[in-house]
Amino acid sequence: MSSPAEPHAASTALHRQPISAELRQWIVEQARAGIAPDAVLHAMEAAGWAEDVALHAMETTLADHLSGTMRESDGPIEGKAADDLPPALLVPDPFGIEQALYLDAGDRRVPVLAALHKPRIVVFGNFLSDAECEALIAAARPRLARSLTVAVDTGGEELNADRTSEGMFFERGANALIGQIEARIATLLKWPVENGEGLQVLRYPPRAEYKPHYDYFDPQQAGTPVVLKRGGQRVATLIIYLNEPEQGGGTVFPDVHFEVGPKRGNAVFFSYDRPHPSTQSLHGGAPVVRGEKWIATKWLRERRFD
Ligand code: PD2
Ligand code: ZN
Repeated sequence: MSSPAEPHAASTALHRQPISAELRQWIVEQARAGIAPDAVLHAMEAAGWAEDVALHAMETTLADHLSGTMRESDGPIEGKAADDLPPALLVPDPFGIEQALYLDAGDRRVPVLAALHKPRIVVFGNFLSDAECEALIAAARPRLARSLTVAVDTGGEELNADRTSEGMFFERGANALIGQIEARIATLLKWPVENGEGLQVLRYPPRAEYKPHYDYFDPQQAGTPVVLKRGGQRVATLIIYLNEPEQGGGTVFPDVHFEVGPKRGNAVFFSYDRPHPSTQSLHGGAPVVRGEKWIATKWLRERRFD
């Protein structure tokens, strides 16, 4: 669930509190996503709304919505009923405070360089130091092999022409550096270390790319139930840039025409609350034009990934 907007200073006075279009839209989105009213109320309280104000806002917004009196500005009416979609899952959300300039990652403060709400994409600066990036590359380099992806019919692994990089996985907690990075990710994203897959390091030589795809496991594919037994669905991804290619190699989000430049030490986070294209989480690694590109990817699961 994303976070609701924070109240303005005067918001605790119920009779004076206008319910902003932004808050109304957020409340309707939570209801459409099938999130329980209690969880919605808790999120509003955590964002600073008084309980009675939050309850009033929810009741009036949903009553208006159900009686069809909401205007178009209250949010897009999707063509497809929410009932046809897979149920919404809880996703990591780095923001305790919306519009924060810096977020706490435990052993460092991480600047928020850009944030998009739908789809949820957040770009962080200074997530790893130069020395940490270099140490990760040095530890991964001797263990690189042509990247595999999950085979959709069996749940095993296979070579994929859409992914022309080389990569390797570090087991969770493989060494002190990996453990420290994993703890940093867990604090920043407020998601348990145990729900993370092992950190993957990828190297893209010139012309290599990762064609646009979704990171969740497609429920229509025969191999998916096998994959989901261990940790459930993927619900979010953090891509960390370990070096800077001379040209190309951005991470692209074609549905929203957004591209993140691969700047060393920076990271891009995105979440997807259901395994469905309506999340607009389609993304790819654009071809590297000159130089090479190194990244580390952390995929976050619904549950413990043991
Ligand atoms: O290297 C990238 O930018 C990229 C793009 C899309 C990485 C991944 N997906 C991934 O590791 O899932
Ligand atoms: Zn991906």
